[in-house]
Amino acid sequence: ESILKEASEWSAKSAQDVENFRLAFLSKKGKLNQLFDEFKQVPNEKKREFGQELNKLKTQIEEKFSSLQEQGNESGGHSADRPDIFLPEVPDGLGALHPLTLTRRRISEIFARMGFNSEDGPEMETDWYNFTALNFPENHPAREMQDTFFIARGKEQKDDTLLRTHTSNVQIRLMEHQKPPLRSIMIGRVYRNEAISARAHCQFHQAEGLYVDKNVSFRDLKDTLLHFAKEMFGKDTKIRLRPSYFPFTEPSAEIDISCFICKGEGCNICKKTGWVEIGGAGMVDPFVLESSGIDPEEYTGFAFGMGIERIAMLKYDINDIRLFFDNDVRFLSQFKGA
Ligand code: FA5
Repeated sequence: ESILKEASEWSAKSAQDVENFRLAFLSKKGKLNQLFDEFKQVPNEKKREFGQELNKLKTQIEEKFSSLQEQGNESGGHSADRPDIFLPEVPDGLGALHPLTLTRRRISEIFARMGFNSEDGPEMETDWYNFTALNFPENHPAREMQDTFFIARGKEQKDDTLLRTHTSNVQIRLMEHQKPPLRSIMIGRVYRNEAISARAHCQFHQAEGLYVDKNVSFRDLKDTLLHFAKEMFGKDTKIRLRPSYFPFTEPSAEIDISCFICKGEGCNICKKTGWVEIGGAGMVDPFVLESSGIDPEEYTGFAFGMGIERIAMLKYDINDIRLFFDNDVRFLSQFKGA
């Protein structure tokens, strides 16, 4: 009874008062719990009566507590130094940036520091920008290097509409409208009619680079790619350019980076070779410069196109490209703070 009396005399002017009440009566070391401890010593024949009293008291104290809470809320008001400690917890629903977004941003950042500005182009494209202007001759088998999703037939092949198969279409659009010196990075989504597997998808992203100016050389291309690889994957990263073929560059190369996951020891990612392909590159073919209105006698240029999923898979040690597009929060939430 004395406890009940004591409790009933409390009033709350602030959240702190309410908390003090809780500490005094309801916490682990509070008065109510002390009584429950004494309960153990009560002789068996009195346990029933004592227990009932105790439970009644508990309910009364809890009722008093809720009314104090209301009082405290009304009189106190809340501010930064006096927060409402009784508000329900706000769940931590903050999302994470998608690993492809993180990778895209990092790529733009690295090239921005080398003086490359960012450009954008359409995903739905005509045959002209995706193929013909890039020196893929009409009806030539080279077009089959990239299986294409067609949208509509045009009058002539160059007027067909399609989903772009690479970001190289933006090169042509840029050179049409801007005169050298040109130094741009173009990042975006591309589509290919390919079977989906752990390593390949029918939609993925590329980062295209284009540099056109007087006296741009293959050596500039190599230095730029090496610098990028070191910034992206660490200063010990090496690059290797393997001779290859693209209709719009001459000479052309595949870009490999040294596999920093196994450091050349041989792992599944690099298929035990110590090298992984991340993209293609080369010196812009004079035909392409010319068909975009740039004089190839005066200017030269290099271009490259890299797979962003490939880069993100290496960077974050992801073994299946499909994970990027499943939207599974268990996967995505691992990139919080990355
Ligand atoms: C091209 O797309 C050329 N446009 C690159 C280029 C640009 C060369 C400028 C010269 C000058 P390729 O088809 O090899 O090239 O693709 C480039 C990269 O895209 C590949 O190295 C790979 O990283 C990525 N890639 C290609 N196909 C897929 C796919 N199905 N899924 C995921 N990534 C892919």
